[in-house]
Amino acid sequence: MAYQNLLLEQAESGIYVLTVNRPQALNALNATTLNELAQAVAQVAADAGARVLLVTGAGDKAFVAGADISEMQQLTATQAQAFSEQGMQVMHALEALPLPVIALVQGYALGGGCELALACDWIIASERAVFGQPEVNLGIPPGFGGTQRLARLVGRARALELVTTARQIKAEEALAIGLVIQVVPAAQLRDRGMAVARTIAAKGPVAVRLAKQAVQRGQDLDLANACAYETAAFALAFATTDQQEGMRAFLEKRAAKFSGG
Ligand code: DAK
Repeated sequence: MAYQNLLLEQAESGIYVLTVNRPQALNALNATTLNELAQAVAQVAADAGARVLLVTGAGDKAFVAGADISEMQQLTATQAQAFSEQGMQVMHALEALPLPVIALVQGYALGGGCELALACDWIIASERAVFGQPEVNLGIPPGFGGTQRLARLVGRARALELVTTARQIKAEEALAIGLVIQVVPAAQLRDRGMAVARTIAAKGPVAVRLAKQAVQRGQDLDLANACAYETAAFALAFATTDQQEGMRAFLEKRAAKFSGG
């Protein structure tokens, strides 16, 4: 499918790269881009062979510099609600993909851009990455889940400090507070993302999916119920050919060939 503001490529078998492609506006998210993001996520979700999704921005200046301010400026409250809901749905859909989703952040990830990265499972940043929730500069609070996902990831106090001051932080500080899990030289960002994606793509797909779902669902449950969820996921894996193949391969001292069944 051809998109106006996105590039969606299958870089290698099972490894998709989704690039927000409006570099002239620092990849800002307008309504068209949000619509296309929803379609692209659905396209990946529909491919049973999809194993990993890498999300990035075009150019070296920005991942995504936020929601499109020129488009937002004229919104009525009702339109703002629709815009926020549209953005929220995209973030939820991305989060719910049954495969790891990794944000590769070069340059600015501000406002809706930071929220897009937060909706991914984890973030790898280039040394030049800059993160922030500058919405209060514009007289609005974050609207695509930033108040919630940021607080869950870095803690309430750090999230509140960032959201209420609009302070922008560089990659090194983002690493220190746990917003990103790794910082790499800018020129190595895509290679690093591809290397991680290849590692994951070689594992048992059902196991990867069950693990992602257990971590995600478990975070909203108390420990006993979360562990019960894990038990169910663990047991389910024993109904798969991947479990038989994985264990047989270990005992036969060879690499496993997973089919995803
Ligand atoms: N929207 C639209 N255009 C943008 C943009 C944005 N967010 N960010 C940059 N651009 C455009 C600039 O206008 C400029 O366009 P031209 O003038 O060349 O036509 C071009 O990209 C290059 O930007 P600059 O010339 O400004 O580049 P600099 O290197 O000087 O500065 C910057 C880079 C990232 C520091 C600066 O562009 C900047 O501060 N950008 C805005 C960052 C920002 O405030 N982002 C947060 C947006 S608020 C809601 C749901 C969600 C949201 C809100 C409400 N609902 C409840 C309805 C989300 C809100 C946000 O994300």
